[in-house]
Amino acid sequence: GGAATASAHDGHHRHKAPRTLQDAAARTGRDIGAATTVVHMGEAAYRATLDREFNQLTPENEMKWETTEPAPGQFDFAPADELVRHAKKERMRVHGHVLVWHSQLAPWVNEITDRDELLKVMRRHIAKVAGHYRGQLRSWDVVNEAFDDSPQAARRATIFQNVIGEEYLEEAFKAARKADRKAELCYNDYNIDGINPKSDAVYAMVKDFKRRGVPIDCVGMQGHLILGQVPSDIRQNMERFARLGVNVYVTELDIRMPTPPTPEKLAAQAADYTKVVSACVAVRRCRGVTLWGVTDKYSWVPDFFPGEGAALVFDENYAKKPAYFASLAALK
Ligand code: 9MR
Repeated sequence: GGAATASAHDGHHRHKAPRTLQDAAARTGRDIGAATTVVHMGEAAYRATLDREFNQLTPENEMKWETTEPAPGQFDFAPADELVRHAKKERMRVHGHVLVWHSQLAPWVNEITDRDELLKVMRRHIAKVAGHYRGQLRSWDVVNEAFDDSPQAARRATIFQNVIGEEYLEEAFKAARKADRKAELCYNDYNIDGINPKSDAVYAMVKDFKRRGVPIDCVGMQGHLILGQVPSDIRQNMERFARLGVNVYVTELDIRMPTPPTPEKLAAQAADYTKVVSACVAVRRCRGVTLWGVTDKYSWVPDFFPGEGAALVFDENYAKKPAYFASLAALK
């Protein structure tokens, strides 16, 4: 966590080369985070790596609707509370993930067919969950993945879109602001890292929200990337969002490769990490980068893309990969 950085590093010590990601990130005033899960917090190496290297965490699954409100009006904050407590102890900032998303949604929500009912249910969920963590989180993913992958980047046909209509998005942001006036409110999505039709659609939405006074403070670019395919215009994309007056975060960074990794692939991956991290460091309003996991050992990638993996900066034995050193250097 942040404790070590914050305490003893004033004065002469500041000028020594940073030894951890969080040490380097703190000097640029940015957050470096990892998606974290209670499932592995009992593993000493997992916790030690998290605490040593990162000053921010995002609960990987614990704040999702299926966990926080598994039955109507029944809330369970125990797993997420454990992570927030740990973060507090280690002085790490917390990014909340996620209030409204079609995936990992409690199944009962998908049964609702009445517009007023679903709006009420969504507002109550946001009020309870964001209210529970009021004042404790750096930021929230208020809505996740609301645009589809068609060439038009249309609104994704989720239960919220289908039953409430496209206003569900602004209603979610208004409810989140009401529940927690301190947390930054983000829109989060994948494939919006570079300039493309989908990020154009998000850009238009943020611009419209800003014009009409709908509360939005940040855009999360997930950053689930493929080796050798990092968009060349990440920085320009970040800059155009920054000009709208929102912060930008890379919220779920990983760069996957066909397994097994080779020295060549690991070197190429390091170069790709440099591109992403240095883009963030170059944009004043890019406030942080979060890796989607602490270690390759527990990454979601091999489960979802068989034959691919090795996407993070610590390998399965918690050893630092070339991508670690590239990220460290890019943060300086
Ligand atoms: O990493 C998460 C994995 O453990 C879950 O099984 C999966 C279920 O959809 O979600 C993963 O995290 C996702 C995140 O919540 C939203 N963006 C995409 C991430 C990778 O799928």
